[in-house]
Amino acid sequence: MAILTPHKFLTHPSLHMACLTTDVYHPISQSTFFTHLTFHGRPRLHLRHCLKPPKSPYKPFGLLFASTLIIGKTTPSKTNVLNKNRTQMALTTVAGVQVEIATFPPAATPPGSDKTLFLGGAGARGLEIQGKFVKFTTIGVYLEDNAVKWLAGKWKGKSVEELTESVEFFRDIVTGPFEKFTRVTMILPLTGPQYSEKVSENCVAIWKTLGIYTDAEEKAIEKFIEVFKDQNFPPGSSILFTQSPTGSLKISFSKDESIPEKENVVIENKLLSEAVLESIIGKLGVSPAAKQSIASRLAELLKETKD
Ligand code: HCC
Repeated sequence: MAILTPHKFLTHPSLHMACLTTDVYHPISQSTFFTHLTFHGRPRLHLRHCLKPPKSPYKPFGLLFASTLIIGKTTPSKTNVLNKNRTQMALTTVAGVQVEIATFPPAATPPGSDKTLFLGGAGARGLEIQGKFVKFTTIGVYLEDNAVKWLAGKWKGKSVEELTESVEFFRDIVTGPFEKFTRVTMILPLTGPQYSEKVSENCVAIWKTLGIYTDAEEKAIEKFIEVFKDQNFPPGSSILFTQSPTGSLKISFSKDESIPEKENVVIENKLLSEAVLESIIGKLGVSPAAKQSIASRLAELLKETKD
């Protein structure tokens, strides 16, 4: 964990990126590094997040989502000696993931949300066709930063294998009181009805297993199918789900990897919102690769939480 002192911020709103030049103090080597960070998402949110002073200068201040490039070790000077009057915060970096043709940046602001979520993990979804594994989609799952603290109580200290194999761990991610954002990017072309039919089938199967399939869920599925009726997804296009802890499911579409600010449709049904994610990373989730990625990244992030 490094202590970070921001002293220069460059933002470019149209690029949805921000650059921050900082001194980073590494407590183990007791050295200070001159570092350049690139933030992804909406820069002003990061700016607010970074410049709000924490209560104690040494207390971890949430997660910062950045790709870090250490430019060089600086010689001690007045500017990089830690000063308690300056804004200082602990830095945890979260890397992006490349899956086939899709790039999942380390952080994203979902449609219809003002939050910046970090990339929990990403992987492909494929099907065994005539003995060959054919990858249809890539799926990235983003989580609100309070998820790490919330999950730590039960899951900190567990190995990657224990987390990967735990149905309860993924159930906690699906049902936990934090925002989730799921981006499904096509590798092969799919029609809207092809996609919505598979997801609906899986959601209904989950509800029937749990004994929680009611008229409200049947109506929610009808609306879900309707939303996809006239859609087409060429390779590289994306389906975006914003899953709020209060239970709304916001659905959006993108021709590429960019994220629109506003959703296309909102379906107010908590069980549907959860089931869409459960169908991907739950007990019979369609993407074991995404589950593996989430387990290994979360195991690392959980290690860094303070008790
Ligand atoms: C689901 C089920 C499938 C997918 C998902 C959630 C998926 C792939 C869909 O994201 C798909 C649809 C039709 C095909 C092949 C793949 O990503 O013929 O619950």
